[in-house]
Amino acid sequence: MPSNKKPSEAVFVTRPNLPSFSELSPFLKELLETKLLTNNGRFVQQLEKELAGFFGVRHCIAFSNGTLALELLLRTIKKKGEVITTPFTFPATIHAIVAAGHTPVFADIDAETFNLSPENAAVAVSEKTIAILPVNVFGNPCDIEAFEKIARENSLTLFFDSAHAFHSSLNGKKIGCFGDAEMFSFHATKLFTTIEGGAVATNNQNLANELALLRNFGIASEENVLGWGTNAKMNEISAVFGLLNLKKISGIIKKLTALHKVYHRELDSVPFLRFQKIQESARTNCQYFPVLIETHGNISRDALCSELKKNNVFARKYFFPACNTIPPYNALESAQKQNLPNATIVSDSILCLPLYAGLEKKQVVSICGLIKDFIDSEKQKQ
Ligand code: T4K
Repeated sequence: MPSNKKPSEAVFVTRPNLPSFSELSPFLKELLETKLLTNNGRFVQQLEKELAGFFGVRHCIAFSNGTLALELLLRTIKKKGEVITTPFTFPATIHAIVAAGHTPVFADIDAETFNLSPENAAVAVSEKTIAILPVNVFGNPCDIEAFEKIARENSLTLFFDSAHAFHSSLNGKKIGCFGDAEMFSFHATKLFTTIEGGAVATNNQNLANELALLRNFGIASEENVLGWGTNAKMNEISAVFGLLNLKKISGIIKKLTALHKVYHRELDSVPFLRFQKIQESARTNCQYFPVLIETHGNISRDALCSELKKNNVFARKYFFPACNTIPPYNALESAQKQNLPNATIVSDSILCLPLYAGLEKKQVVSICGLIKDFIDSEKQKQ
């Protein structure tokens, strides 16, 4: 369908929030002069301190990426066992569980919030369960209090995959201060980015000490190697990006929130579309704009995604395929689709529309125009 709403340049699902060259250059100059580029340098230490303050926790450990942060966090649970989690997530969540030597157990999500359902997670608890790992999907805080109760009653570790949830909050408290620990991703596609990077936020001193060792080959000091470890250290340039981006975060959130409102204003009354529910006590960071498209004749998620692509708009099917359908996890007993109906429907009908601070309101209006034109014209054909 040719459209005058087609953007002249490709519009991607996201674009990174970057510091300017003039902001970066004094730091780069210092790094080039000192030649101290990695291995727990001063900028990493400063970023960890500032992030701990931001999350409202005692400790923040920076990593080279979110996947390794999560894997190492899960490795701190010495007893191997089952980790209850959601199938509606990026594969990294599940890969990290397996890399840490545990077994993922899928429980279904809530159909409206797209987050792991505490009721379904409670049913999945067995004598082999060691931990629960909910994901705050698209920055939408999950039912944290319910998970805390299940973890307490069953003596389970509670970690959160908060890869998307930087700056989100629940009852006025920042995501990052809940459970035993929370993991964040600072990838280039994330609201708060260090190019590649990640972190664990926790109030547990022993856990923080252990993570600092694990990310540095298990090396405590020059002649003191305490055990297994790997290389998961953040480098100094990434830390500098983080320090500069942290200063801008409120402005970025304001822009994203305004764009979120434009999407809702334009799309809320469009038939066959459904949106993610945010619980009243929670604030999302508005990093993503996910929409579910109900299949109706030729109207479907896939058809809309292709139509947008033809028009230079590159929306993304996050998270399709659902993790319970990908090998080898599809062989797990908990992976059967009939036990995960909500995750199956959401994964099969989700589309994340472009959203980032550099996007203009008029571009959002044009994207919504393309969506409305597509749905109107397909409806008329039926
Ligand atoms: N847990 C959860 C729930 C996660 O979502 C993720 C990662 C993790 C754990 C693991 O964290 P990390 O180990 O990644 O820190 C992206 C990201 O690579 C991934 O970090 C993220 N989740 C996932 C949801 O999305 P792709 O394959 O979709 O990204 P890509 O390269 O297709 O980029 C999307 C768009 O962003 C591009 O079309 C253009 C734009 N872009 C991307 C990059 C990389 C840029 O403008 N510049 C860039 O440098 O996975």
